[in-house]
Amino acid sequence: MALERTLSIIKPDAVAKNVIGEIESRFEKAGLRIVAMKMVQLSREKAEGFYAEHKERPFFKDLVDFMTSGPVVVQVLEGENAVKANRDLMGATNPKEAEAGTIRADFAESIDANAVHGSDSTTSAEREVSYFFSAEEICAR
Ligand code: RTP
Ligand code: MG
Repeated sequence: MALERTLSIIKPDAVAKNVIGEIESRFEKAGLRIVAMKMVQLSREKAEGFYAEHKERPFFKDLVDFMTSGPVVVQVLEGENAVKANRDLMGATNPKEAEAGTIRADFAESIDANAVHGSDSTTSAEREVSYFFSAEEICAR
């Protein structure tokens, strides 16, 4: 088993629904520790850079519009196999396809407003963690 870090974002729809605590609680109950955290309003530039891998996709503008539509909560989660553990807790991208009991099944409305982001690999996680947090902002145990 590998101790990993992953980047998680509680997206504007979930912040607006006032379920930040319920989502953080799922991470904690699954044994993931929050080792860095902040609430921010993303600029278009910051959101575009974050999702740069999707910039040629037809949904890119909608994605950036959505991610800048209100504040988000960004956190670094640490734990055994944290990348996959977080993706399992999140459920499928489209909440209609997400397994019962996952965050997206319980809190997301649509493929656009889908409550949470999570890094999809350890390589993405490294890039994404450093995109939002400096080394001093991450509180290691
Ligand atoms: P995320 O990056 O936000 O954690 O989501 P994900 O890995 O599950 O999905 P990804 O393929 O990385 O897509 C990023 C976000 O773009 C929106 N999307 N829309 N209309 C579409 O076909 C479509 N596909 C993706 C979703 O909001 C997704 O979370
Ligand atoms: Mg993704």
